[in-house]
Amino acid sequence: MGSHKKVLTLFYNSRSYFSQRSLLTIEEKGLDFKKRILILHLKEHLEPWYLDINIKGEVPAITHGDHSVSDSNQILDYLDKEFPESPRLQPDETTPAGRKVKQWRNHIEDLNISRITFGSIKHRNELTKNALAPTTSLRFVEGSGKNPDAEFEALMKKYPKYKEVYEKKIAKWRSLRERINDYDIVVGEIKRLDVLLDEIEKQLEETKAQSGSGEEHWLLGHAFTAADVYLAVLLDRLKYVGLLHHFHGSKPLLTAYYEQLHQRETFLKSCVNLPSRLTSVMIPMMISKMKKMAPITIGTGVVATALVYGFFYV
Ligand SMILES: N[C@@H](CCC(=O)N[C@@H](CS)C(=O)NCC(=O)O)C(=O)O
Repeated sequence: MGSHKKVLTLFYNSRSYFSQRSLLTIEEKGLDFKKRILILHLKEHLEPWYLDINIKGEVPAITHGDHSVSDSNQILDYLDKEFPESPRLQPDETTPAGRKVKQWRNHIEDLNISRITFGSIKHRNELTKNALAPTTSLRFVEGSGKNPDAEFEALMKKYPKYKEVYEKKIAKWRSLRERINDYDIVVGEIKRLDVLLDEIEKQLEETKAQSGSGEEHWLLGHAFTAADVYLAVLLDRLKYVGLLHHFHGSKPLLTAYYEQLHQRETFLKSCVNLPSRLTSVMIPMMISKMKKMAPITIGTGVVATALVYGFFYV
């Protein structure tokens, strides 16, 4: 079957950094696809059916016909190969232009975005301005009860086949918890971010000199490449966690780049115009919880609500 006849499905969460990368990739390539939201708070990404698609239990992942691909980097490369006629985001890596795009992708990938995100939320007062991220996001790292590992331990009992996956999650979040509790580590990571932003500003100066002023240009020239996909999502994350002041206003070319991104529909669809918390989290969460309830419980709930409503109405 040709690439175009196979159904492409993206498994993602609209607030996830790496999911946004894949969403922007698909939008930039103009592909037809289906979306499947996973509620990370409900640990839907750790249910067996999803682990059979991505054994790491992370979003994003795609399925394309019978084939599945996880990891935002691999998803981009896969889609570029499968759909070469739609705008190519990663030019051939044997060419200087292709190597440059790849270098910038690696460079941006080197940042520890989890430490930056959760560290900024944890030390919000000291480090951020106008943050949008709710402090409840810290529940991911800290858990919601006394035992931060409780939900993983429950999953381990329920699905012993995937014990190893859940053990890895416990270790991952424990390590992140320790790192973000250490203020100096978080500040160190943000300093690495500052160095990267300086380098990006220099690259934009170079690109501007080569492209001629007045014309629209992106990080490496007139084309919007994979490097821009990575950079766009990073800048949007800085806005979300309240670190925009690390470049906005102080780095003129990056500020202009950020403003220019807001004219780009694909970016608005994948990043900024995040659905409200009600439609992106609350409603899918309620539907998902209801699906898990026995039909009799739902039926009883509906009848009880109708009776109470009827009583007060009368
Ligand atoms: N290298 C992966 C990283 C994916 C990743 O870390 N995803 C996060 C969301 S942004 C996730 O699924 N976290 C939930 C978890 O690890 O339990 C990629 O590029 O896709």
